[in-house]
Amino acid sequence: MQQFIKVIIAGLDNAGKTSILTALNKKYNFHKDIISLTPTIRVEYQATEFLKNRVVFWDMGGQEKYRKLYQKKQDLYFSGTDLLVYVVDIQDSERFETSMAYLDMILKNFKKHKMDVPLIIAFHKFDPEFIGNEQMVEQIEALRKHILKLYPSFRILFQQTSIYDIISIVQLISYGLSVFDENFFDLSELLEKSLKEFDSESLILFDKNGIIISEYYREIVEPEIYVELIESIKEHLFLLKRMQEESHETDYAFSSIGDELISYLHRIEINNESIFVSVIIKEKLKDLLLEKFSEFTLELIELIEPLIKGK
Ligand SMILES: Nc1nc2c(ncn2[C@@H]2O[C@H](COP(=O)(O)OP(=O)(O)OP(=O)(O)O)[C@@H](O)[C@H]2O)c(=O)[nH]1
Ligand SMILES: [Mg+2]
Repeated sequence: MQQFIKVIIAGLDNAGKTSILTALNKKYNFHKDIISLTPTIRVEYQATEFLKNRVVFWDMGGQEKYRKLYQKKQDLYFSGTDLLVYVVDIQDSERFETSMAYLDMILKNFKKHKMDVPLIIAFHKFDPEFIGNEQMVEQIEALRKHILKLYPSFRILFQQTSIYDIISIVQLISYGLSVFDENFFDLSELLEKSLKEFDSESLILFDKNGIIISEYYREIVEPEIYVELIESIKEHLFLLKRMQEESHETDYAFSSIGDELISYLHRIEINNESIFVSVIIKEKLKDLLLEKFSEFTLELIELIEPLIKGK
């Protein structure tokens, strides 16, 4: 049976909520669309599909007048929420308090109705230039602790995001859609086991829209490899889209990255649904990967089938 999943995306005005959804939709070449964004009027809806579930994003315009409206009609807006993505603009420290008060209003409503809604906090606008910026990192850590202390009964995940880092956006939404469902633990275990068997750098499953179903990385990735890893994951996002659109005859593609690594993308059809496996691995291990891949595929299908059965 198809399920409807209601995802609320909330946060103050200008936090970057609509940008996040736009980036997720376009995945590449989205900068132009984001520059021309205007403040959201009340709520905008966007729908997508994730493993045959219909996901509806409620992009809640964050201007004060709308926040007041949502507070007044909380039950109308917040009932039936399956996931809350709360976006904090970490470059806007002057309004942290206002932002926390808004979050509190929403969580109080969930509590009042005994709704056990998983929550993802996006520390957004963590642009690449802030990586390694101690003051910023401390500020984020303080916010994180503050939130954990206030809401011990909620399941909360934190993610640093920036529209200049498309993978962080894909991860934000992906974690939200998958991490809270028990079935995904088995998948994650299979990936962990297989990553070790292949001795690969990363192992990622995407759905046809490029949303991550599950992922696993080598525990310690060397810094030079990390950069190439991110680049090739981006490439795989392009490639899987092309495989979909051009109905490629082959279901896999190899390409080399630098002089040591290769990336491998493989499409698997399960119940008329395309799932993509992305592997980054040292070139010298390629044959070993191919030897073990079909067995991995069989185990994978077994775990994914129950997640997408129905319709
Ligand atoms: N530096 C930086 N700017 C961003 C980022 N994401 C969004 N922005 C900018 O932030 C501004 C506001 O983005 P929106 O997505 O419209 O904000 P919003 O949360 O939807 O705002 P409301 O609809 O009014 O609630 C835009 O000028 C974006 O270009 C980011 O990751 N880094
Ligand atoms: Mg908006």
